[in-house]
Amino acid sequence: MAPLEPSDILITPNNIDIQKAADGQVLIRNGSFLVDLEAPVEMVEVLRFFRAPRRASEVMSEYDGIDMEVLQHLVDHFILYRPSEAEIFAFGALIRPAQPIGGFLSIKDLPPPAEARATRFLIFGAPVDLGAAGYGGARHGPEAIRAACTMRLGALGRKATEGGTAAWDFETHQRHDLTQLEVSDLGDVSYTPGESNGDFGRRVTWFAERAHAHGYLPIGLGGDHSVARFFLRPFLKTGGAPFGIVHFDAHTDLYQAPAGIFSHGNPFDEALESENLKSLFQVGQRQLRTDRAEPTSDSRLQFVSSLDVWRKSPAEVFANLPPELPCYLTFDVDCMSATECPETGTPVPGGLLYYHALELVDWLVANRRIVGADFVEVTGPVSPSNRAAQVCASLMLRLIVGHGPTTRFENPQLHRKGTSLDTFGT
Ligand SMILES: [Mn+2]
Repeated sequence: MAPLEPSDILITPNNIDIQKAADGQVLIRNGSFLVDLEAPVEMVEVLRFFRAPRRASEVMSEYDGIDMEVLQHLVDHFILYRPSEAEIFAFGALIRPAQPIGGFLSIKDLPPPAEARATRFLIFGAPVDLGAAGYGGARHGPEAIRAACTMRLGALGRKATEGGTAAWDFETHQRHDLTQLEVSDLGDVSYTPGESNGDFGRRVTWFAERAHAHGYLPIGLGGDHSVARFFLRPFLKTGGAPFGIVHFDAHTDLYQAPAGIFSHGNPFDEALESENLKSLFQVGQRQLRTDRAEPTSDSRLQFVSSLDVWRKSPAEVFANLPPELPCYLTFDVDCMSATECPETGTPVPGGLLYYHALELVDWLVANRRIVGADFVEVTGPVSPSNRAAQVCASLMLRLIVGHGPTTRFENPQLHRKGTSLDTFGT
């Protein structure tokens, strides 16, 4: 976001809570953003001053000791908003996750982009099913996926130091070094009952843009597939980098909808209007459908059906995905066989098995540059036995740890001899 200027108009959010603290201090809390700020008691006057929209320069001429640095600090902590943001966040912003993936990270603590050194993942959820045409329930997806994350990610948390420094994948014989990875969880964007998908989506977009601006690899948790539209928007800015979308799904999600209808059947129509999008590479399709229009002739579209996946190796599946093109991965869990992943709103017979998905995602991580990802269409219950959530959690964790330097190991029995996993080399 642009640095604050004296001519900028600011407003105090309507959901600020102020409590007395020790030594002439007050605790200012914005519960919507899960942030607290200790400040001198005089700051209460400043917040009153901004109950109506006023310019930053006005408060500086009115009160001693208030300068641009102080105001920027308040803006950074979401204690003062620009009016455009006040409109977006009037009804709240974030819900803290009960079981964060990696370390919980408050939005105010996002490090400056210049600090980027590790591969940093930022997880955030969009718990809605406003765009679902079939059964609802995808609003439970983010918490269900978190609940299914069984691997300790302490070492990947931004501030945590416990846990191991390597992930051992006893399925694929891969040892992933974790020391350069960071995984943080912002929580879920809060939905206000009655709010339209478009209004909710503006807030989701705002968080997706923060992740982008701070140099994170964003991982969005849906929600029905309509939320991918909002996760993708930061990649569509005019003049942005070329990229492709790898789209796992039983459906093509290329339905025509009236303008302004944000359905889970048309999550890519904004992306397809962008010159940044060079490829929409679809995997797992198997629907039988009628449509008024013939399938589009857009040359950026390619698909590898579910049956094709059964007959091909991962390298063959992705043979026509341009090697140099960075990829955004959107994973609709209904690409999977409903015998393995029944918790989804629009199941289709057939589908991928877990090992197909595992090998395809592994191949992408190893052979393409992933710039973002989402996992959508997992319905409730929020339970470790939700199989669709288990599959998404497993694929997401492998996508994350696969970004560390990776070597192969052969003998998984060695650690039984008391060898420390941290020092066991390959
Ligand atoms: Mn979909």
